[in-house]
Amino acid sequence: MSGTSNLIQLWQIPSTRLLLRGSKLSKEFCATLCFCKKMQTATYEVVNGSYVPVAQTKKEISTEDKTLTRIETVGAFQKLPMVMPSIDLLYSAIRKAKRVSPTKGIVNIAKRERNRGARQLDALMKELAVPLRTYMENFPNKKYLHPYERSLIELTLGDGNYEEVLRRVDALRKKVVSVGKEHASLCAKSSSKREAEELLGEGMKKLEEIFKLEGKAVDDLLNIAKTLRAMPVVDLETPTLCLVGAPNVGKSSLVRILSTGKPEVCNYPFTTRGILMGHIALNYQHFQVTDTPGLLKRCDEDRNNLEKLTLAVLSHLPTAVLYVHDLSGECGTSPSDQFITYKEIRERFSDHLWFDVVSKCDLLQEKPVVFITEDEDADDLDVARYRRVGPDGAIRVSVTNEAGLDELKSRVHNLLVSQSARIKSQNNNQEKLEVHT
Ligand SMILES: Nc1nc2c(ncn2[C@@H]2O[C@H](COP(=O)(O)OP(=O)(O)OP(=O)(O)O)[C@@H](O)[C@H]2O)c(=O)[nH]1
Ligand SMILES: [Mg+2]
Repeated sequence: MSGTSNLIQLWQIPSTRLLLRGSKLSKEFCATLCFCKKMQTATYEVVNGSYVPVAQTKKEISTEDKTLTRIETVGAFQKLPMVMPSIDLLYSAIRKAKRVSPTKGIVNIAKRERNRGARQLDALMKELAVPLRTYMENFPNKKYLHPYERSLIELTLGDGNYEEVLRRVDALRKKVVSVGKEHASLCAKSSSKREAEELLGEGMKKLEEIFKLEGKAVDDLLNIAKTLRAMPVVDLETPTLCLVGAPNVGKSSLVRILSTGKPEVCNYPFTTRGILMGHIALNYQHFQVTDTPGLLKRCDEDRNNLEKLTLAVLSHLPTAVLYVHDLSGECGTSPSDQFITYKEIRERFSDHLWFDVVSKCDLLQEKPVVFITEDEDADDLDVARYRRVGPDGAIRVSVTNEAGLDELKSRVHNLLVSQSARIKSQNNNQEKLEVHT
C-alpha cells in the first residue's frame, strides 16, 4: 500500500504506521493525512451545487457579480472528476499508443518506421496529457467555491496542499507534452528504420520514467478527490441545527437522540473529529443536524483545525445553534471556562437563532461544581449564576435518565421551524432584490 493511495481507508482504520510505510510524502502532506484519517465524515446527497471549473473562469467569470452568484451554492466536491491511479493511466496509455499503426500507403520501410514511431510517441503523449488536462479543468479553483467548502479544503487537506497537488499535476502534464513532442519530432527526422525504432523505444522509456517519477501527483489528487467527496454535504435550503459547546459536554449524545446521525460517543475530549450530519424528519418536514468538534477557552490563533471546522460551520452556514453546557464537572472544562467561550461565541454569532441546553442533569447535585483551578470568591454574579443554572432560558436534560428530552425535542422543532421561516424570508428578499437590479 503506498502512502497516500489509500487515504480514505487509512482514515477509517487509524494506523499511522500503514500511512507512512513506503511513503516518500513531504512532511506537510504527512501531517495533513494524519489529520484527515482521524476525521469523521459522512456522505450525503448532492444538492443544487455548482462550482466554476478552472477552464470556465477565463471566459465566463468576467465580473465579480458572476463569481458571487456561483459562490452561493455548495456541492462542488460531489462533482469532482474520477481520477485514475497513475500506474493505470500510464499502462493504459502505453497499450493504446503501441496499437497505433503507421499512415497507410507508405512503401519505404524507413519512412514507414519513422512515421509509426512519431505517431506512437504522439499518441502516448496525448493519452497521458489529456486526462491530466481534464483534471486541471475540473478540479475547481478554490476561490470560486462556497466559503464553507473552501474552509473544509483548507482545514482537512492543510493550507495550500490542494493548490500544490494541482500545480504538480500541471507540471507533470507540461513535461509529458514537451518531452513527448521532442521525441516524436526526433523520431520523425530519423534517417533509418533502425534509428527510428531506437528513438521510439527511447521516447517511450523517457515518458514512462517521467510518469513513474512524478505520477505520485496524480495519486495525491486521487486521494484528495476521495477525501473531498466523502465530506458531508449540507443543503443550504434545509433548516439546520448545529450543536456547539466545549469538548465532552454531550453534544454527540444529543445528536444521536435528536436525529438519524450516529456520531461516536466517548468520555474524552475531541471524540468528534469532523463535521457530521444527521437528519430529522418531523411532520413531513426535513431538517439537518450538524455535530461539531468542541471549542476550548482560547483565542482563535491557538485553535486547532477541529475547532476551526466548528467556527467555519457557524461562519458560513445558515444554521440555528443548540449550545450545550455541562455544569456537572464531568467534561473536563470548568463551568467558568465554558461561560467565557459561550459569551464570546454567542456575541460573535449573535445573528443565529439560538437555544441553550444544560446536559447531564442526572449528575447535577444541589451545590454547583467549582473546579480547584477556579476561585469561587472572585466570581462575579454572572459566573455564579451560570454555575447554578446555566444561561438564561436554558433547559436541563439528561441522556442517561431521559429527563427533559421531550421538551428539548419540541424546542428544537420550534427553533428549526423558525429557521425555515427565516430561510424563506431571506430567499424572498433576495428574489425581490434581483428583480429590482
Ligand atoms: N451521566 C451522563 N453522561 C452523559 C450524558 N450525556 C453524555 N454523557 C457522557 O458524556 C461523555 C461525552 O459525551 P459525548 O456525547 O461524546 O460528548 P461530545 O460533546 O460530543 O464530546 P466531543 O465530541 O469530544 O466534543 C460520554 O461518556 C457520554 O456517555 C448524560 O446526560 N448523563
Ligand atoms: Mg462529539
